[in-house]
Amino acid sequence: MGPASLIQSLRDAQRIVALTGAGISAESGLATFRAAQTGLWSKFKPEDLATADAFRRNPKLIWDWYAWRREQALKAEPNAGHLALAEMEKRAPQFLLVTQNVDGLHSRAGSQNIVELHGNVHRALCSENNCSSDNFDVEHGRCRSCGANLRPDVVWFGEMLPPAALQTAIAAAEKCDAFFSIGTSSIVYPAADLWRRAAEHGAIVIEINKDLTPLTPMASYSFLGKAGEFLPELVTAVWDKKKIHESSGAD
Ligand code: BJW
Repeated sequence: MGPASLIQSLRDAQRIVALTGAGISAESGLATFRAAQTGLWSKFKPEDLATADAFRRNPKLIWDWYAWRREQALKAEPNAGHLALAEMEKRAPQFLLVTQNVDGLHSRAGSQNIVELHGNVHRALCSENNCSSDNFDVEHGRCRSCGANLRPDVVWFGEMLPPAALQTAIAAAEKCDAFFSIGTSSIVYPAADLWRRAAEHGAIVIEINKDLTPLTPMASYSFLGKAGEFLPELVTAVWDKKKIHESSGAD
């Protein structure tokens, strides 16, 4: 497993940040966005489904699409990649998982310290005011406080990311020793910029992706492959006590 220098750097790391994208949930059977044949954006136009304008034009269409996405997410199970990241959190001194995914699979896998940059498909928001969710009529998609439509609590193109989540992610990236970019095409900002902040502050950047991305040439380590296959092996190689014992030369 991997170069010895990476294994040692991860054993020494005090702070690790992992950014994930749709690719980590691909092995759970969920579609990514940009895969040529199977990606969501190969079948649907983002401007029809993932903008506030689209929601204003046709809230029912958007709700139906997200109801389908919610159902897919609930039917899916966390895979070995999600589980390995939950395990990494237990082993590393400090660990933050930053995800662009809205499917909730990381928390179902047992990750605790999670920042959701693009929201969560299992929650709703009042589309007009900042009303409390206590008074939502989720069944009819209506806010009882102000009468407005409810909308999925996800971040669409042109919308700001939740400020606290973004600030937490940026602060952690700027302080970490190792930054993972896993299963993301690294083209949607501001998430796609986090690795740069980490690198500028001296962190090693490790990419795990089935394909090349704009980050690949800049990463300290780049592993072309499936997250669900690579991550469990990496966690074992770095933190498995028996292996650490063996590789330190002790008998
Ligand atoms: C595997 C694998 C396996 C597969 N193992 N790997 C700067 C420059 C240029 C543009 C901008 C910029 N700043 C802002 C923009 C505009 C825009 C943007 O970035 N556009 C780009 C497309 C050019 N950004 C925004 O609009 C953001 N908002 C913003 O910046 O606000 C600023 C603002 C300021 C002041 C006022 C107002 C605004 C918001 C972005 C929101 C993104 N929303 C979506 C939908 C979320 C809800 C939903 O799920 O429906 O988020 S779009 C979609 O893309 C989704 C994802 O989270 C996001 C990223 O996609 P991801 O996860 O990377 O998926 P894929 O499919 O692209 O990639 C999967 C990868 O996995 C691939 O690489 C595979 O190879 C790999 N893979 N199987 C390992 N088994």
